[in-house]
Amino acid sequence: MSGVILITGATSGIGRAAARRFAGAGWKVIATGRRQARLDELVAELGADRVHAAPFDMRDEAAIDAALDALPEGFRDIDVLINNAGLALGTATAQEADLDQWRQMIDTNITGLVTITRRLLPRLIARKGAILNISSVAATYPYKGGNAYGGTKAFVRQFSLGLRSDLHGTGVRVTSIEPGMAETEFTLVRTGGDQAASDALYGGAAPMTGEDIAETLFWVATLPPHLNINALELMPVSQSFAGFQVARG
Ligand code: NDP
Ligand code: 8X3
Repeated sequence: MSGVILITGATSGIGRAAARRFAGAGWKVIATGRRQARLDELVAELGADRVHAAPFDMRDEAAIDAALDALPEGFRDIDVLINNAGLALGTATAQEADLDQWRQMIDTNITGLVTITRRLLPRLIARKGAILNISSVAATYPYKGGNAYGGTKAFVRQFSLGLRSDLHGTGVRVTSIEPGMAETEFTLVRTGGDQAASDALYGGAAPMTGEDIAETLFWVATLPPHLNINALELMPVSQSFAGFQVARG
């Protein structure tokens, strides 16, 4: 099975690995992200017949519309949407967090995601397609400093389940993919470019990779059309759960 897939946030990490996985299996990939040079590299690597670069900022509704309107022949009938673009910014507690960082996470992870989803729903319904939304374990398990980021990912999970209800009978499949720790540029972005902090987090932990998640996305997208995975949570073996905290005194 192959078709046309739009992957948001394909300039790095999970999204870039997914672009390679799907293009390698014969899919036509619309790759998005703000960094045009990274998208151009993907086109050069995988071929212009396989990958169409659509650079835009998820927070710019007009840019999303323009990019969708400008899709070339062969890339218009989208079968699968992977809503992957997103970010965490900061690990400060809520009482110390930067409100602008919260707004950027909400604008990208929630508002951008629902915007492109709404725009593509008619095409996805026409194709009996699939939507794979990248949520996170942070949607379910709270941790200190996760506040607004976890909130955005809980939205993504619940929005996915709500989409399933609304799309009942259309044949469109919807899955919330909920990864734990995967080594990508995620921590570099979260820390404002602190490579040492990123290396310290992943070092010796055998984290998941973008390729691990891409393989899961490929599996979910290519299941027989009568099967729907509602939500799928995955972690590296090295990661698990810690207990509650109790303040005394
Ligand atoms: P990366 O930082 O490596 O990739 C993030 C991608 O999102 C980039 O391609 C980036 O593109 C894109 N992006 C971010 N902001 C915008 C924006 N405003 N407009 C357009 N594109 C944007 O991290 P990951 O690959 O790890 O992250 C992918 C998704 O996976 C995110 O939604 C993240 O929350 C989620 N996730 C990650 C986990 C992890 O441990 N790594 C675990 C659970 C979930 P560009 O900068 O070029 O715009
Ligand atoms: C990314 C996983 O645990 O850093 O969504 O929030 S975590």
